[in-house]
Amino acid sequence: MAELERIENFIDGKFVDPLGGKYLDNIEPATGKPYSQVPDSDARDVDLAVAAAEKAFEEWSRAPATDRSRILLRIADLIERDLEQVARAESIDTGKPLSLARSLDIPRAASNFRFFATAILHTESEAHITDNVAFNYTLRQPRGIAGLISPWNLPLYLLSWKIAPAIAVGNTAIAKPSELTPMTSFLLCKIAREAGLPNGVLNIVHGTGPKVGAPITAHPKVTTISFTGGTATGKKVAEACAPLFKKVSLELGGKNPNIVFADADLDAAIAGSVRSSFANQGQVCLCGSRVFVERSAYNDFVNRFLDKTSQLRSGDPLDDKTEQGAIVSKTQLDKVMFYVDLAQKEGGRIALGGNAPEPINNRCRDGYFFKPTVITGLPVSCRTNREEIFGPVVTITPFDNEEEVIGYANDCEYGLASSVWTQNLNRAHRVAERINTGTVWVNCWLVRDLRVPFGGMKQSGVGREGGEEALRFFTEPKNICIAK
Ligand code: TXE
Repeated sequence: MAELERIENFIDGKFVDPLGGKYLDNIEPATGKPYSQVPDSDARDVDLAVAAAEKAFEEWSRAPATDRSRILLRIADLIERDLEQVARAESIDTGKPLSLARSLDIPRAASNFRFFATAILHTESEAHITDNVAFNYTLRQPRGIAGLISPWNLPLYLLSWKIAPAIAVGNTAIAKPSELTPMTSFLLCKIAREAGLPNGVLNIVHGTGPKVGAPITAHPKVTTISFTGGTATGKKVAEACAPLFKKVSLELGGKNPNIVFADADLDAAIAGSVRSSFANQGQVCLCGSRVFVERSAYNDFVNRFLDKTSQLRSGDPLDDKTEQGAIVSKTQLDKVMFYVDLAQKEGGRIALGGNAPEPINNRCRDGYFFKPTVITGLPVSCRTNREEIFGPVVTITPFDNEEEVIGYANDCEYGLASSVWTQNLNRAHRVAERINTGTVWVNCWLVRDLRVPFGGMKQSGVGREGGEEALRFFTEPKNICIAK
């Protein structure tokens, strides 16, 4: 068998093997077969990265913002130059359609770098004249070494969303992408080096959560942790950081309500709901996996939703016509199947999908594929309607009035995002104010403005990323008071 490509750690500006010399197979979800190898690093590699980040901090943190900005803008340009290569790598690594990686994931990664590269040139700082006695001003300084841990669903998009603000304001960073999807962060390191990012500013240590993620969160010199992943792991990260008084941002799971009132523009609501249900095979923390439809429109909505969903093209992720690719891993596919089975035990009816599609082609015959699945007839508070499935599975439930559906939407441990479809402006404002989620989209989904705070309530996380919030998160405000 041909030697598999070996991904390397990126420490102190050099591509290096893990000190333990061990590697994990990196499986291609569309084929179920290993196509590369990822370092199975451990705490020793994290220590090397911390030393490199510490060495680089003094100069990088004192560099003029215009210098840092220029390098981050160059990184954005190079991501765009290599867009096709990076998008293809992302598609192979995650199982998502190449068309989605090319149109969303990779362009957003470039825009994340560009956004923060320019944001640091226009930050304001607070100052106060204290009566006639003093002049107070706030100095925002980088915090030191940031630990950035990201998941497998939008690998480069979510990692760039952490790396860009962290280093833009002058921190140095140790990043750990998911061991399931390491390839595009490996390509990012090559781009960062070509862009002239000084050695040690960005270090990427590949490997598992327990062997690499945990040592990063526990390391006393890593002062700030930004984590995106499952709620269960988020709890472990928070536990590791608390005794060391680290600053922590947690972007966790979601079980997002998608509310359709009878007065909505149903064409738009149906198109938007199919997209929010099945984008990236439903593997987006913001997906609207609980659809609630006002009873008078319920049958019409369900019939048209099923019809539009049945037209989604499942296929080889590398085929440009594919709209539904593979699930990221066997473990995740098993999780999806478990919940489809549970839903039927809880009284649900499979209105569409519920199983794997016919083998797509010879290449993908052993891949991790699952049809877009729609379940109706479930009680609102069953497990299927409360637990994050994180796959191409949605439930649709009727409701009779505004009070009832707001209660349904909020009856959930998560509070990440929601959508509301109505043409009644007063109702849009009223309902949006009362839904307990960090983001509420009205007559749209996944419209993202990088300037707004982004994050969840309840078990969907702590803290906000994006725009000013991210720049504040990755800096330490110091008040300086000068007597007159
Ligand atoms: O997430 P994990 P996984 C949800 C989704 C999915 C579940 C698990 O429901 O089924 O989480 O997915 C690293 N200390 N979301 O396994 O385990 C790990 O190596 C430090 C929602 O991907 O949370 C990876 O890099 N780090 C989410 C990252 O944490 C640790 C998107 C996420 O892994 C660690 C993805 C530890 N002890 C999954 N253990 C969203 N909200 O977007 C693991 N890691």
